[in-house]
Amino acid sequence: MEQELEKLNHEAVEALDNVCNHDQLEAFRIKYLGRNGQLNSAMRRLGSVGKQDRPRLGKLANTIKTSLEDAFVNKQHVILTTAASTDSTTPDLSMPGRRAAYGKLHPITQIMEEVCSIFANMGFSIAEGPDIELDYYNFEALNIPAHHPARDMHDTFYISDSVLLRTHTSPMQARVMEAQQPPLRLIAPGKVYRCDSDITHTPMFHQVEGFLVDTKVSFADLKGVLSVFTQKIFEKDIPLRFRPSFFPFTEPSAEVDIACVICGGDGCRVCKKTGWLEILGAGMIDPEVFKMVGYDPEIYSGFAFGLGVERIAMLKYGIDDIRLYYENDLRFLSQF
Ligand code: 2NM
Repeated sequence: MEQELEKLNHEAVEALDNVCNHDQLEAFRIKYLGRNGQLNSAMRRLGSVGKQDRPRLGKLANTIKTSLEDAFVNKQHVILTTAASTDSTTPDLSMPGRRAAYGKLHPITQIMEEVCSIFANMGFSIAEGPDIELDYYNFEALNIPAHHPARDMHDTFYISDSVLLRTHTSPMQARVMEAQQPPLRLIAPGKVYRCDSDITHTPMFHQVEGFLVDTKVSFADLKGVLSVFTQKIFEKDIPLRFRPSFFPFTEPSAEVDIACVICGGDGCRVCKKTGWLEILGAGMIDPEVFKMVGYDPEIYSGFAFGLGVERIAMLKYGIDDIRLYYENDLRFLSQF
């Protein structure tokens, strides 16, 4: 009997060693530890051994039972915590959870918000207007009458003779000037539309235009505000250059360049060997615009500027094809 018990123990320990999933563990339990299992039936047979051997054998059987039960519980723990790979019905509690995919703001939205917050920190308020505009606010009020050659620069999408998709965000500024009196300091961010499409143009793009009107505003104020802006947006002190230019709504007008962010001004492919990159247009608001909105140009002066958000983002991130922003390829978008 003693040998029989030792043999049963030996066999059970080996069987438990070979168990590698939940089903096999259950089969083991039924075979060895269950009510009609081998251990219980051996214990029942103890009743028929001699009286003097019974306590010793009983004690041995109990020791074996306890140690097998302990080994069973240990094995159960191992299977529960590592099981998923070997047993599809048992959840693997040790596996990492599924991370929720989270979205991000579009790179253009991020730059747009950055631009707005830089100007907001200089005291500019933010005004948004309609994408579908009247010809009057998009052109007339900004000193661009019908048949003016400047209209050709804009490649306008017309909806009717008097309604169009705005080609810039300055119509918003004309609306604000018409409704409010100086001093005013405001930026107008938003989508604008021009019938144009190639590697540097999309038919819809984003602009931030701004203006400041008060008494005694000078070109030096414009330079100061734009210097702070370029320093903040490019995170370093970049040289600026003002080139004389023409816009119907400003006089004098300038196109503003920064030293090339790629070559630092030495000349490269991106800046076409000039060492400079154009980043925005600006100027002193034309007295004709003041007259259109009912301000006295003898009392007030002001500056205005307009920048393309895609262009700033391309320079900041070194991107050479504007269309990448609008192909919705997550491999591109998720980098920002
Ligand atoms: C530019 C360049 C120069 C501009 C002018 C005005 C307004 F409405 F105040 F007259 N807003 N924005 C302006 C001036 C825009 O974009 C290249």
